[in-house]
Amino acid sequence: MGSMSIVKVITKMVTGVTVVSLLLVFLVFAYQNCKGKPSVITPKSANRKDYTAIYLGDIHGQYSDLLRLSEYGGLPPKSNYFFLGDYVDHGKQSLETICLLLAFTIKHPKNFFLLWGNHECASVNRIYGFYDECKRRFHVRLGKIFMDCFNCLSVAALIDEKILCMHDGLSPDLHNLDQIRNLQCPADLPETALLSDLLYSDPSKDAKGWGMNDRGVSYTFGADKVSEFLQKHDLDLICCAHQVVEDGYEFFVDRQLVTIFSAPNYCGEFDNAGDMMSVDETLMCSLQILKPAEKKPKFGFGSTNKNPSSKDEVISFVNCRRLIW
Ligand SMILES: [Mn+2]
Repeated sequence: MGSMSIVKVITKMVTGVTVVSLLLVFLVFAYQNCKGKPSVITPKSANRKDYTAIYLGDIHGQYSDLLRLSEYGGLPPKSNYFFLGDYVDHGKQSLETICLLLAFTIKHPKNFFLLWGNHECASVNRIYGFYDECKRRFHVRLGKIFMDCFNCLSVAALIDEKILCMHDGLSPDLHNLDQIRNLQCPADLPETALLSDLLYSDPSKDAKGWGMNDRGVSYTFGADKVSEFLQKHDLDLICCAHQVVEDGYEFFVDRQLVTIFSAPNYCGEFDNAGDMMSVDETLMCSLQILKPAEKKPKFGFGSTNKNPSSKDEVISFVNCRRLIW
């Protein structure tokens, strides 16, 4: 089955009303596929080209924006993808979003990777929409099987021993990368301080060292902690998501940390862009930007303009300096 057919099948599956059983079979299959994944994904290859990849941050059920981003990035296996968590909640099509992403992990296990976000957790998505979406469109039991899948997602990815990806930030308890490798999955949140920090701690331009986090959970950390961590572990870049950033991306500490956020017009309340970051085989990083709608969408969330060539929805390419390797 071609990749485009998968998109069609998933779209049909979750919009039909008589396909709950098909969806359940799919989820059982997805769970088998997620189970036993290591907590740190470490793609191995002697070929530099195999490390080229596209990184995306929070999607939050904004399915049409995800499809638009994937049109620019190319479907797997043409491109390798790392998603940094938060696929569900807030947006109106969490089911389509997570089903499509899980389908790609099944079809392209060596090219398509999903990391854990703080919304892939029952206590969070019971409040922010995904649980209700499952209940309203299908059945509460569906949510339970999704949670089984979520609890098996990997926590971090280490690319060529130089780029560390996770949903959010560093932890004062993180002294050795083996501590992430040794995290026991499935786990529920927030079982360990370390796991919670990897999903909730935020880089802060104002912080020095570790600070209080306004979210009421975990910490903020300053530039000093980022540089210290990269140096200690011989890394070049930390790639994370979680924070809504106006341009869809934000560099921190002289490009030693980048935040990627991929849901434009987040929640219908923000005027942020949504981005994805590509790293090609010449080690150039580029950012593809879905500009926010100029006016807030009338219905639902996300940007409304479906024609990327029109003037108010231009996709910009920002070529960064070689920031890694
Ligand atoms: Mn998040």
